[in-house]
Amino acid sequence: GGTDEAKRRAGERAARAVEDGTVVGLGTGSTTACAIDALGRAVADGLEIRAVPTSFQSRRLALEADIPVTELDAVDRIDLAIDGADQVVDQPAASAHGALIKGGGAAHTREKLIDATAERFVVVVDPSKLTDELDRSVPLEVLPDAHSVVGDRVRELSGEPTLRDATGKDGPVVTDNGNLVLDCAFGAISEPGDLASRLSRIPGVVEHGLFVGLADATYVGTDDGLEVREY
Ligand code: DER
Repeated sequence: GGTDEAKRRAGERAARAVEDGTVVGLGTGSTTACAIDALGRAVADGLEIRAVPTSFQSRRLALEADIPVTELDAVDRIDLAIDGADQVVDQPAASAHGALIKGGGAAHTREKLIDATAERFVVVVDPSKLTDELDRSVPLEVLPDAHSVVGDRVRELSGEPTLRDATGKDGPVVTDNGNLVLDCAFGAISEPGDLASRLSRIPGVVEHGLFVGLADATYVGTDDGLEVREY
């Protein structure tokens, strides 16, 4: 969903905040890819930054853009993380402010590590990601041989788990970390924080795609402008 122009505006707005000396966490997905393109152009014009990627794909895009790539244990901080989302709650109720669903790209484990570590975490989206209440499936990265038992636990929480199948490969999607992904449908999620803590406690779950209270701002690109939400 969302037009390329909207994604481009959101990505470029996030990239504009990056100054010399910044260590930037690079998220995964097509909207963050616009930010990476913009950062590549700024680096070509002399901007000096280091990037910590969140996936094989974001590292690949950074290298192709000649952005200096480093890694988490080689830096003493991440100043700014720029990342996309599959859904963003867009209403000022305190309980859900800045609540996201991520994981559409099966990269949410490393994304959450980098996004949560960063001093400032900015989400870049097009309008199709905005919602009053989270209701998309929540991706879970699970240890491969745990996917059945985790599925049982998800059902106990009234969720419906689906093992994410790959395209271009027989069998399920395998993450950069060698794990599988269960997409878990819970319907409308009225208390994302509560569900997040229940999912975190399931043995075999490596990471879930509920990002609650982590984002500092969301940049919403539109076809003719940009809206900013600061949390
Ligand atoms: O996997 C993720 O969480 C990504 O941020 C992703 O789902 C958003 O991707 P998009 O910017 O291509 O919609």
